[in-house]
Amino acid sequence: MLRFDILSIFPEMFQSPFDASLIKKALEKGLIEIHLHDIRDYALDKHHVTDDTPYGGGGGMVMKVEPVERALASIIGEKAEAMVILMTPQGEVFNQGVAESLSSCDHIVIVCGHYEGLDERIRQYLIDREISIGDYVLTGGEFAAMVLVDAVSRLVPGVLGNSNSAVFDSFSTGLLEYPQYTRPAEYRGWKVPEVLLSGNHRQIDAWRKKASLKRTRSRRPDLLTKRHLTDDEKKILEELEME
Ligand code: JCQ
Repeated sequence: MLRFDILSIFPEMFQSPFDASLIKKALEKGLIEIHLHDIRDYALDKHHVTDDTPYGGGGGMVMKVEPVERALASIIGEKAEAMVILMTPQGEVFNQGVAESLSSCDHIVIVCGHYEGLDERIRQYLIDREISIGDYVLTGGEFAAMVLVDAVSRLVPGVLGNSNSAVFDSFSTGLLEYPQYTRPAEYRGWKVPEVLLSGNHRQIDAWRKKASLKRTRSRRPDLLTKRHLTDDEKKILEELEME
């Protein structure tokens, strides 16, 4: 069981994304739990204010320490076993390896930051890990948190069926996936490659391996330089250079 707690000033943004697809099934099966928290509920003042103007002046608003600290204290309590993550473009860049490392956690708490920034003491005293989902700026960390929850949840045993197994994913094999086709064999003159209709599984495997390497070489050559290539793969790549 993996538990997520998400702290946000817009918790309602998470309702429909988590009410569909495999995440819904994982919640129903009790494989994961997702608890949403409105940071405003932890602000003590009458108007539940969660931000304030920056010391030193300048524009914009800054997320206050107190509501975030009180929310975390109520979720985590005294025992500090949770991994507390801040979604921010300044964090370490998320990838399949980071998702795998997080899938072994029992409890992940995600703080959704906002574009105008947050009091640095939140980072300094309350956050274990800062994560970015990529080099672009969002209006808030909510969509980034959804990406993280989705990518980590599908690695929890039982979330994917055997047919969708994560073992053979692009970023587990280190290569992009080969093209897939389904019926009909021809549509408006658009044909499925002959070899896939042949029933010759040795030839089909060879075609798929070559197609994976070809696609990876043209779209993501960086993946090939990072990955250990087998002699067979090196030979196929040399053949591709000739073509
Ligand atoms: C996450 N890639 C982009 C934006 C500041 C904590 O401070 C900030 C948070 C955000 C929201 O997250 C992102 C993001 N990964 O924009 C600015």
